[in-house]
Amino acid sequence: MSRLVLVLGDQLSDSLSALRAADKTCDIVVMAEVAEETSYVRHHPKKIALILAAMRKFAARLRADGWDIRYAELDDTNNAGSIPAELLRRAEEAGATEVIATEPGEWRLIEALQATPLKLRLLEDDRFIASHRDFEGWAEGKKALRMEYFYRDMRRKTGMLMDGDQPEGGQWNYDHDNRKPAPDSVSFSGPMQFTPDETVEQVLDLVETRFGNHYGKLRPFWFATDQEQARRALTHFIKGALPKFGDYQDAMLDGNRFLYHAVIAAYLNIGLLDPVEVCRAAEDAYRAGAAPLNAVEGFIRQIIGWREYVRGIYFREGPDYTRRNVLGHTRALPEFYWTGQTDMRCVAKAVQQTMDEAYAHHIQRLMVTGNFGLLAGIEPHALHEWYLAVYMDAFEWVEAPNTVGMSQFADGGIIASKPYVSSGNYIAKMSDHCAHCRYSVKAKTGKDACPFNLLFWHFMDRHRDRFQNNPRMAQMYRTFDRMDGDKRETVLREAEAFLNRMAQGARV
Ligand code: FAD
Ligand code: DLZ
Ligand code: SF4
Repeated sequence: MSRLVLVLGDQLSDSLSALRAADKTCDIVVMAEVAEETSYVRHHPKKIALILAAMRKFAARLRADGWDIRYAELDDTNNAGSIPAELLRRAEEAGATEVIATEPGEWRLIEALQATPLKLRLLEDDRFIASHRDFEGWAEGKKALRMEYFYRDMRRKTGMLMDGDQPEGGQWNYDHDNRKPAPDSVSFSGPMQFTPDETVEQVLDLVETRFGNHYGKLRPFWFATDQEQARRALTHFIKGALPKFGDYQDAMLDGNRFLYHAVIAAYLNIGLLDPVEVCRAAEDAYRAGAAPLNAVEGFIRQIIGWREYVRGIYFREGPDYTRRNVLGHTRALPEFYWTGQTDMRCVAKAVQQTMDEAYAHHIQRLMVTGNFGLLAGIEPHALHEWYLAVYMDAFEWVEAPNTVGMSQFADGGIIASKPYVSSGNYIAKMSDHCAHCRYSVKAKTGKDACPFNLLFWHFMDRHRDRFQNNPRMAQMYRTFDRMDGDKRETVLREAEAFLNRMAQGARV
């Protein structure tokens, strides 16, 4: 009897474990565009379009390769509306009782699949380098789960940038050579852009009709939507941007949205690119003398280090992770996260770019919108839903640890050893936003004071009990305590007034 083989919208890889376990001659592949997946958060229209277009192209590729595919388009009249319901419909249609699936990247969907009456064979997603067992083995018995040590194991396991059993160049990490402030100009022309083909155009029309009212601009749409295009985009990055990736990884520019970033996270996360293939391509560039070690090591660390590590944390911590809130933050998400209507130039720029591109780079996410959310005490779950909705690369296994853990410290320090908070100084150092801002980054109090400056001390003050004994924060508390008493009071009063104005919906 034939079995159903489920392929989800972020499982578009030839090497998928469910496809490998299936028999092309008798099993049936089920793929479905469903209302539930397109709407569990109000995804950016570009993200929906990317996934649906890539799903359609991947289905065509499997069909050409001889697979029997049952594909449901979103507007099909008999579309059952959710992944489990589509499986049941197809099971009845084919007289099948068994489903082979690769583990989804989200607890919600794993639980929904397990709740169907069908016999489910759930296989590990081995497109990742570290299996759940590997991660558990590494984490077991450790007091602190620091990424850096996990990363070294991944280097040893893959042999990437290794010289025998030693790290290439003698060091594991070259970050001290990275993180330079914003350059005056950028030599890279930005990520490779593709003209939509007929399949993509059809999806764009569908998304415009069905999701035109979601946050974000659908067109122009230029993303890669199949493996071949994604590989071209990767090659374009390796040649044009990788050499400077490390230097300017943390920089932000008012007039440049991508700097030297790869803009490949979405391609990796939906399966169009394979992480090992990507890292090997970067390593090859280093070995050929086309990119320096600090850039290549930094890039590889993001993928075999951070990407694998956050996934390990997500699955280790369990389904309640997205609800963690150890700092007790309850403030509502300000409207300007959806509109970009704020006088804070850095925030406005990050949000506007997110609306346009469904993309912002790591430091914009961490040190601008994330930092503001943490300083202002915004409820982490609201921020989690925002990040999950607005970025084209957002899937819960990677988004939640980055937002709830790294950015909001809501997990109590599993991922970050101290909260990623900073005053306006950091943004002033790493970007040119402040020069165009209505606020003054130099002003610590008064009507022009940069809100990050005010809120930084408000955060430190309200969480003193938790952080004053953290050795990495002690210096900041000493600075705060040395401040003149009146000044301290003024800063806290003005921060409070700012938060109240923001809560009342005033433009801030
Ligand atoms: P580059 O800067 O060029 O980096 C190369 C690759 O490294 C990325 O494509 C990505 O695959 C990987 N990478 C880099 N940093 C991380 C990280 N911290 N965690 C996991 N992988 C990383 N990344 C996502 O893929 N999906 C998300 O939903 C997501 N949400 C985030 C939310 C917050 C609050 C923060 C602070 C970070 C988030 N990140 C997320 C991590 C990172 O910001 C993005 O991976 C990166 O900005 C994607 O752009 P890029 O492809 O140009 O990456
Ligand atoms: C994100 C997404 C969207 C927007 N649409 C679909 C869809 O219609 N069909 C599908 O199979 N997958 C979709 N996805 C991806 C899933 O939400 C994703 O597989 C889960 O969140 C698990 O990572
Ligand atoms: Fe952002 Fe403050 Fe700089 Fe304005 S002055 S851009 S709010 S850091």
